[in-house]
Amino acid sequence: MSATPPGPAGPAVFATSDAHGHLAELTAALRAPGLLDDEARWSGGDARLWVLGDLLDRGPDGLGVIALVRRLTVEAAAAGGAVHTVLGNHEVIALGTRMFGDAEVVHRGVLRTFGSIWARNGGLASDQAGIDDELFAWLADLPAIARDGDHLLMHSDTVGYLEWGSSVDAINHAVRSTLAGDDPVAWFDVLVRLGRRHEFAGRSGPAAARRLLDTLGGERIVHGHSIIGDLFGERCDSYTEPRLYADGLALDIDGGIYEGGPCLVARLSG
Ligand SMILES: [Mn+2]
Repeated sequence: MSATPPGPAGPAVFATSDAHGHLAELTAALRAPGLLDDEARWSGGDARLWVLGDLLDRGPDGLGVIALVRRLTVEAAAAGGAVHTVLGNHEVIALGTRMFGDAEVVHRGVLRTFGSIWARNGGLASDQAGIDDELFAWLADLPAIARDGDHLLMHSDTVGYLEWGSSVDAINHAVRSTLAGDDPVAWFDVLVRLGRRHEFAGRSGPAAARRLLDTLGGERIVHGHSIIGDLFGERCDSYTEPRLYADGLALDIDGGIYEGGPCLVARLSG
C-alpha cells in the first residue's frame, strides 16, 4: 500500500534536512506522510525524497541516519521512487577531519585545522570512527546541488554555489573534484562556502535568490542549514512547518532539531 499514489500531478516530492544524528526523530518525521512503514522500510512508492545534508554530528547517531538514508535509497529505487542526498557542510567537516585531522593549513591567511572546526561544531568521535573508505567515498561523491522540476535543492542558503560554476552539473563537478583530491586549501574553500548562510534573507535576499534561480533553473530554492528560529528570531518550538520567504523564492526546511525544533519533512509537490 502506498500512501502517495500517483495522481495527475505526478509522484509526490518531499524534502528534509539537517537530521544531525537524530535517527528517531527523522524516522518518525518520514513515517508521518507515509514514506516509511512501521518497520522503517520505504513505503512511499514512487515518491521522491530529497535529503539536504548535515546527516551527522551534534546528535547521537549520525551513522544510523546515514545507514537509514542509504538503505532507503535502495528500497525507494526498487519501488519506482527515489531518495537523493545532497552534501552539507557537516559532511565536509567530517570528511576533512578524517583526511587532514589536526594538520595546520594556511587558508586565505588564516591558520585553520579541520579537527578544531569539527570539535567546535558538534563533531562526534563515534561518527568519525565509522567513516571507512567506502563511506568516505559515498559521502565525497554526493552532489552539492540538484534540480527536481521547479525546485532547486541545496544545503546552504548562499549564492556561493555560483562561484563553482553556472550550471548544476558544473557546480557538482567542481565540488566532487575537490573532495576527490587531497588539497587542504581547496577543501577549506568548499567548507567556507558551504558554511555561508542567510543570503536569501533581508532586503537583498530576494534578488540573490532570483540570481541563483535565473542561473541554475527552477522557480524555488529549497534549503536547510539555517534554523528557521535563528533566521527569523523565533523560538524553535514555536513553529511546525517549513518557512517560505524571499518573496516566495526560498523555502527553509531546517527546523533545528538539535535546538529543540521539529524535524521537518516538506511536501514540495504531488
Ligand atoms: Mn549546515
